[in-house]
Amino acid sequence: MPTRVAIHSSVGRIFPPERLQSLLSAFDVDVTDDVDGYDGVVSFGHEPEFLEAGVEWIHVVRAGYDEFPLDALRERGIRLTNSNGIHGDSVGETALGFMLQFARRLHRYRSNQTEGIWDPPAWDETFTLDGESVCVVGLGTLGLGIARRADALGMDVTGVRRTPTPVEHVAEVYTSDRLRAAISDARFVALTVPLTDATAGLVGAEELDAMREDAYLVNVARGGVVDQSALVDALDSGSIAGAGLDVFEEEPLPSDSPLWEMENVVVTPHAAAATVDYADRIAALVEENIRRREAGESLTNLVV
Ligand code: NDP
Ligand code: 7N6
Repeated sequence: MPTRVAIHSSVGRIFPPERLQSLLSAFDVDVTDDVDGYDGVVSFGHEPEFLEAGVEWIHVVRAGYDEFPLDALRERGIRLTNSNGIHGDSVGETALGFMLQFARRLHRYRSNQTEGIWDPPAWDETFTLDGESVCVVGLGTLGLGIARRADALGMDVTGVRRTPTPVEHVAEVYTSDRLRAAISDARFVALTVPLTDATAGLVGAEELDAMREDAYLVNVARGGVVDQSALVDALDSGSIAGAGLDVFEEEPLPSDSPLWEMENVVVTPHAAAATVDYADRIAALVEENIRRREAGESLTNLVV
């Protein structure tokens, strides 16, 4: 029996669901939120009805799956696959973009431009990334995408993961129990870990205090990895120099958040991974898993 797949309208938060349907037109695929009777569903996030609809397989169009009820899925024998592996280039470029902006002050000139202000930097305000250091916390797809680019620009790259296995482009790998030591000497700290029980609030007041006063935090992981109020305090008091933030404890970032007003903060709307070929990459993953399911093989990017 051919696999019947529902594309949930929630994927429209990233690309038109019909685009994915047309990329998968060789298969039995519909855009619908009524997933009853389908073998699989492709979705942006979890919907409670997935648990009761009889689907065997959910594919999440993101790498992060922190909102999914993994135990409930296991109990019902529903498999979850994610989109890990497709975000290294897009997020790598966004993270380096944050760093380049801060080093070259591009964010300041852009703000001045809106007012027609010509204000060159102080002699000691700008720097080059070449020769600066970055600590990448999490060395998977995102982390490697950042490390590779930082290395190419002449940066000293260190990183943090749970296992000390060496990683290409990373001169020194620290284990997570040495996080503070790892970040204390870095000009940039880039967060690329999944949100889990172990990483919730990983960067709090003590970690921010351990960072250099001229250091910048880049968060392209999940808002919950950082204690956001401690971050606001650290930015306010000047205990770190600035932050490039793609993700927040609450999204969209509420209009009364002090982060909006801070000159040393660049806010992006959870868009670090956005790219025109996103749907193509999802289609390739879904197609591969339809093929595997029909061949009785184990699925790729299997979470549970
Ligand atoms: P990967 O699974 O490829 O990499 C995760 C890395 O984190 C691994 O190197 C893992 O290494 C490390 N890690 C896991 N737990 C810990 C821990 N407790 N302490 C230190 N390191 C840890 O995932 P991706 O790189 O694809 O994505 C990471 C996360 O980033 C996603 O889960 C998602 O939340 C977010 N994301 C955000 C995007 C955006 O648009 N802003 C886009 C894509 C992802 P080890 O196993 O050795 O510990
Ligand atoms: C969609 C980004 C992920 O976890 O947060 C990202 O993959 C989704 C553009």
